[in-house]
Amino acid sequence: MQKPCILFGVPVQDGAGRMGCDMGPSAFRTAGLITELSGLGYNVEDRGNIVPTPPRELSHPNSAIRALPEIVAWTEAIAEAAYRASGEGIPIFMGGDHSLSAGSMTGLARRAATEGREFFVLWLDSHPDFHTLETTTSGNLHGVPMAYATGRDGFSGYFPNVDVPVKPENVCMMGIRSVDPAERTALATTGVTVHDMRSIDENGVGPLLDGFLKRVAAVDGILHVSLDVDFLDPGIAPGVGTSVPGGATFREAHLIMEMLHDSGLVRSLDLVELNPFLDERGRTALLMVDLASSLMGRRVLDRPTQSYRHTPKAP
Ligand code: EXY
Ligand code: MN
Ligand code: MN
Ligand code: MN
Repeated sequence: MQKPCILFGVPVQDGAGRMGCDMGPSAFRTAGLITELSGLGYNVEDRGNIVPTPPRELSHPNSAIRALPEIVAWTEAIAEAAYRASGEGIPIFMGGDHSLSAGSMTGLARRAATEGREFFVLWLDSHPDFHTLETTTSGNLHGVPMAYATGRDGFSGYFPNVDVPVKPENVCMMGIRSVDPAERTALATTGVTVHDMRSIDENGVGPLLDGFLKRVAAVDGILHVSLDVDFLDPGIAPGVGTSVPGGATFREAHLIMEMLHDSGLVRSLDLVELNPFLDERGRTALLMVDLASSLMGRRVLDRPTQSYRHTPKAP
């Protein structure tokens, strides 16, 4: 039987440089995410908004850092919700800024370890969000979740301990086009696969994603997808505070979602950085719902598709 979709609102905005992401969960609900998923035949449970644990006093020598106690409190609550819900169904986190992925990725990595499965992340973003607490110069903690989840140094004593770090070689980033110097240096010495926009232009999203999905399927892994609005070109997705020109097109984004669905590998999803205050009559919210719906199985026509899962042939 098909797993239920378990929706969480995560109205965190303290990780971003500007306010407004706290309205994201409402915009996803208003744009019809629940109706769309129900229409695809899923049992959808909206568990409401996650509530952070009470923040405690924390300060870090990097004085640029903003809202450390708040983001740590969100991370604790999200990681727990992610771990629990992923044992029951497919959790979908309606953000909220991208700091929420510190919790979703570590919760899901723990789930994968519990099941004895290899854990993979597809990161769709114009940014790698690979700063540590030492290297961030903006101090905006939506710029650090990937560094945290992959177990880079400097988070311990501040953020919750990462019991099961995400293996950098199991991370595939697509759409990257804004990288700070410290992130560039760090990425060069990890095994993270980075498909920047040039690589997408040269190769196309299909072959790049196909290679990654085959790696996940080869070890029967489970896959978490983290979709940042700024992955998309600002011309089609204006409702985000960190837009960068030259992003993914409508068709590229949909092809990725359709291939992800066909792979049967996706176990959880983040929808992040939607800022309804910056949106134009809900068009970004509607596009994100459209993409989530394609990822969950909406299709124009039935067609034979690439089979990623190894299914033994009948004798
Ligand atoms: N690298 C920049 C910083 O650290 O401030 C921008 C981070 C943007 C993060 C957005 C969510 O992807
Ligand atoms: Mn991001
Ligand atoms: Mn981004
Ligand atoms: Mn920066």
